[in-house]
Amino acid sequence: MTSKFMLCSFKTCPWVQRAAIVLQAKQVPYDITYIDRDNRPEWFLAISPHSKVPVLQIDGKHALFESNAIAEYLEETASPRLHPEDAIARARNRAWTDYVTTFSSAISNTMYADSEDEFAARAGKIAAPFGKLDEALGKRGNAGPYFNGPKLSLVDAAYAPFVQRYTFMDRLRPLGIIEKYPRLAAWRDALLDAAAVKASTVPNIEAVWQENLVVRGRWLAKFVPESVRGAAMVE
Ligand SMILES: N[C@@H](CCC(=O)N[C@@H](CS)C(=O)NCC(=O)O)C(=O)O
Repeated sequence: MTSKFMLCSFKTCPWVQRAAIVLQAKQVPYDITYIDRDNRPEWFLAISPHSKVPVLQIDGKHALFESNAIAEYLEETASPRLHPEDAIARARNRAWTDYVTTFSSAISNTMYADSEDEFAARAGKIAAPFGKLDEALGKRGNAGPYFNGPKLSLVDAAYAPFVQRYTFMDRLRPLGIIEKYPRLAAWRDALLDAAAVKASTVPNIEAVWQENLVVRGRWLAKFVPESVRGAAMVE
């Protein structure tokens, strides 16, 4: 029997996006429910132990939390297989997938800086994880365009939302970091061009992401064009 999936989300959440990329790559149909970050409903709090999105509801009976656990569950239950067949390659993929928390923190901390000085200090910490990824891409032993070659994988799904957030940030306030890491830049371009990534968010994600900076009063918000302010619904 086919299961019915419902993904609980905030529109701009990169961790939800990771789960959505996996659902899209496996062509698994799902509904998405956007909840209000500032007024999380009781039914959601009851199924999300740390009150975070994503939660994947299955047949209204089971609720899975943590984007990595959701991705691995989908990997075990829906084809095509996105992990590599080789056990060593799979373990390396899982290890680099785990590293996404270091990579994402450098980007999210910069995005949410409250002053120009804080922004500059935090942006200064992006190069180190970018360098590590660039090095890993150099050692992967294939020509890409994705982490394991021509097929999108779970490690790609984990990083795509964050290289996209970096790109959004770079367009508001050029950072000049990714240019120093050509393999990472090429991987970013391939990820942002992937059909599963394009279909994993609301169509106006960049405007919604910009509006989210405005709503949260972050320093970067001062570069958001007037035409966007108030035009995109964050929740
Ligand atoms: N480790 C979690 C992280 C999820 C996460 O941090 N989600 C954010 C939204 S992007 C959240 O719900 N934060 C709760 C909050 O803002 O209070 C995962 O991978 O699912």
